[in-house]
Amino acid sequence: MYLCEQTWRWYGPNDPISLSDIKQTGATGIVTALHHIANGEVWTIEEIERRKQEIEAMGLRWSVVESLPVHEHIKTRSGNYQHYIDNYKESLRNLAHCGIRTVTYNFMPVLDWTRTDLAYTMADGSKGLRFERAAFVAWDLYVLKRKEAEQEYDEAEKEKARQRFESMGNDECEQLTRTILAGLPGAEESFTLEQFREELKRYEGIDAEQLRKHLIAFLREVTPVADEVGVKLVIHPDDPPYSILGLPRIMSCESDFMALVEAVPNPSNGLCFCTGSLGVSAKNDLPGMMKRLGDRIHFVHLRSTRRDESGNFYEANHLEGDVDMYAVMKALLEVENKRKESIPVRPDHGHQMIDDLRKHTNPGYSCIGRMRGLAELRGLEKGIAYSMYNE
Ligand code: DNO
Repeated sequence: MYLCEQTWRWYGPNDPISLSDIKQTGATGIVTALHHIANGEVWTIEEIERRKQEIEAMGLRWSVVESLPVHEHIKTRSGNYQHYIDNYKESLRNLAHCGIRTVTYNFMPVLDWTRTDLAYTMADGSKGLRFERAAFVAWDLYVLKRKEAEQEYDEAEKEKARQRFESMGNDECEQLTRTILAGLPGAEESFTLEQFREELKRYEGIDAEQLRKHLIAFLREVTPVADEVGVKLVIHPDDPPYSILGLPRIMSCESDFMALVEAVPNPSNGLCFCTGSLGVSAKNDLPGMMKRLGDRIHFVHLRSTRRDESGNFYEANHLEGDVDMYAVMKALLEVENKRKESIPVRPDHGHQMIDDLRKHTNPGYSCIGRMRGLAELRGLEKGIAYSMYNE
């Protein structure tokens, strides 16, 4: 019987949660990146080995890279994109040389994952991350002051945003700017308002279709190298799974990923199945997607969100919210046992709870909240596996 490989995201030596802490969570695999290397530069064998040894010294394994970031020049196919693609290939070769064979990336323009509130208080007193639509639209209209924004929202939405903006004090407004632009953990970039406006300009004339062409062009170059050295490249879906701030997003649903596989059938072209990101859209049938895309899934993020009809969502406990975690887990176990291999899985995000509330933690990446998630998921998995395979 094949069970998931339990992994944990670690931000490297500066993470307030140490490798010895992680060991006590029961996770055996580490998901990390060389965050100190600038986006676009080569990850050398020496740097990879150093990090790998640190992980192995603790009896853990470096299972997955999250992320080997894709430079904006590649996404926009401008400037030095060819140089950055060549560097990407070299980093893939170097990772394979060191035995690290699952590499996560995303193709979200400018911003990685986006929230408006990093300390939303739950009914039980723990804190979680939230995306509030009216606050986000207000920020777009009144802080960023994006020209096209006026045309992109309907009157009702604009009115809600106006009222929301009026209720916002200066501190809240500045905090919101930091939350959106300063880069949540794992995002490799952060911006001032001015820099961000400059970055948006790079996307003038790039619509979803064009961005998809750039992604395909990138994959046509890097997947042959990944195939050759035995690395699986896994794309992380858009979070949230729709276009924001006029920027196109092209990895939000099943057909987005199918189009990618059709254009680039190379075996290394894979998916990081993130139930939290995909689950924000009610249209995404997560257990069905797990079954149908199973052959291409090489890394899984398990997390749930609760959405409402106004377009808001918050991160719920792992077994609550809108994601049917039982059905997803069952489908995942079927994929693993059909393929006869374990897939690395991590509890994605967690509430800030109990001692976490008194500590400095990376938003979404507290210790106790994620450990609760991992413990619940592990129990769910075992329960399903034992009843399915009678062992
Ligand atoms: C957020 C993460 C993302 C993810 C990247 C992958 O918690 O899931 O930052 O790591 O999008 O490239």
